[in-house]
Amino acid sequence: MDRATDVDAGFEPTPNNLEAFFMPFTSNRSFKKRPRIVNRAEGVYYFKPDGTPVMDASAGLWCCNAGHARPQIVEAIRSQAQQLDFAPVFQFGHPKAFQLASRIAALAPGNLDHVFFGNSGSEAVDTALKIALAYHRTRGEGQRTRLIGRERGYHGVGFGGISVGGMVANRRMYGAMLAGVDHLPHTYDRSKQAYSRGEPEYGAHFADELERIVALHGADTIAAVIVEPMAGSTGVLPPPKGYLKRLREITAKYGILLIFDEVITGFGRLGTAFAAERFGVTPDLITFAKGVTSGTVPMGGVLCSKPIYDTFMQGPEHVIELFHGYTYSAHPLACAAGLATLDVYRDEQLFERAAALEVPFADALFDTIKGLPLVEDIRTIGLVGAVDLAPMPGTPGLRAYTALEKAFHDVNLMMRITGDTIAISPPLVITENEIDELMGKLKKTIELVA
Ligand code: PXG
Repeated sequence: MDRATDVDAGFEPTPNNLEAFFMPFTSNRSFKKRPRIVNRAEGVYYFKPDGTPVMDASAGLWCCNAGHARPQIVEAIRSQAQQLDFAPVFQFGHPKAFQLASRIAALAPGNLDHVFFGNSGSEAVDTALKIALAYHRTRGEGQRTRLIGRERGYHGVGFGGISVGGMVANRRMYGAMLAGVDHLPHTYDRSKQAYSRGEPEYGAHFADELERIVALHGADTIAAVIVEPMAGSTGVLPPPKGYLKRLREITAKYGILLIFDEVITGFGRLGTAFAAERFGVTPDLITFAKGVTSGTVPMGGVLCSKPIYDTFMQGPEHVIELFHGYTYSAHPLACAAGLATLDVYRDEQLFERAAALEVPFADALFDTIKGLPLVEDIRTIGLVGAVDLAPMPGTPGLRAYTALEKAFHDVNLMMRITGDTIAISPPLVITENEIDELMGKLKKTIELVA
């Protein structure tokens, strides 16, 4: 259609009708009136089809931690496609699946020694919930079927994930979801936590609500508690000091499994391989995705403790121990990308780099943005920042959506929003100069919508 030329100018002469693509988590009609298209990326920049650089303030969707177009990763994917395009991992195997599992397990804390692969964070979450249920059943505690999530939690979009998730718009349309789910309260109280850096001092007691839920349902009906160590999608809520430790104590006391959803926090975002390490709390299961391949090839998975894995490894040896898996579990291209990505993280010490940048990043965000009109709160932790904007009266979300549009078209900045919150999570390779550039662009964006 006619828009072809706008969208792909100088790139591809193919007719391009924007209508066919039913875009995910997108205001389709608004987007298709004024598309925001990029067709190339390198380092911390995307490029519009006309060549204009757009700063990537969100590492894609929190995934491109190593930055874009890293030659080592590109080459690994290219040569893997040639050598082994696909191989089943149901009853067969290929070397890189085992290598990558070992590498990921080596990065994980404690006895999280085993890795189950899927293709996304949503699949990882469903897998973790199913492993939790099957684990209890295998141990003879099949009555432990209840799953506990948290308000404002995001665990992807599968029925398991939206059931334990706590973002209302993601749940409202989809019927009854999983039965037997309850939710902890979220941990944000602006009146006590505004403008905190890192873990807020206030709020460890929110974990004690788990005691109330246990008293209500009975511990022996509860299979698992799932939380993001830092709630990302809901607008960046770092855990209050001591909160995760308390959750660990209570779950351990009652034999309830603790699942950390590290789809965003895994692979360096908070300055350690996993947030579990940063917070000194080891859960029973960790979900990961995104950063494992730096977003280059879809992959997700679950780290699983040795006792859980061992529980499944009994009975006759010809019998399948876990009736679960995906055609593309441990896909060779994803494994090759994952191995190359982990090499880049190690060789360039990107997790340590994120840790070192935490203070300069927070300083830059607070110094540049605090006090601007509309700004109601700022939160930072690791290489993540959030800015709450005052909503437009009567139209929640429109302020931040306007900011997202203006940022892209007028300021050449790509950022994520949720509600009226802007979330910033640049690739871990960002330099201090680029952080300054990012903050300048963010300031300009906020001034444009004020
Ligand atoms: N768990 C968590 C904690 C996530 O953040 C998922 C699961 C689902 O992953 P998949 O791969 O199925 O999308 C996520 C995904 C945003 C944003 O802007 C966040 C996510 C995805 C897209 C956008 O906050 N998180």
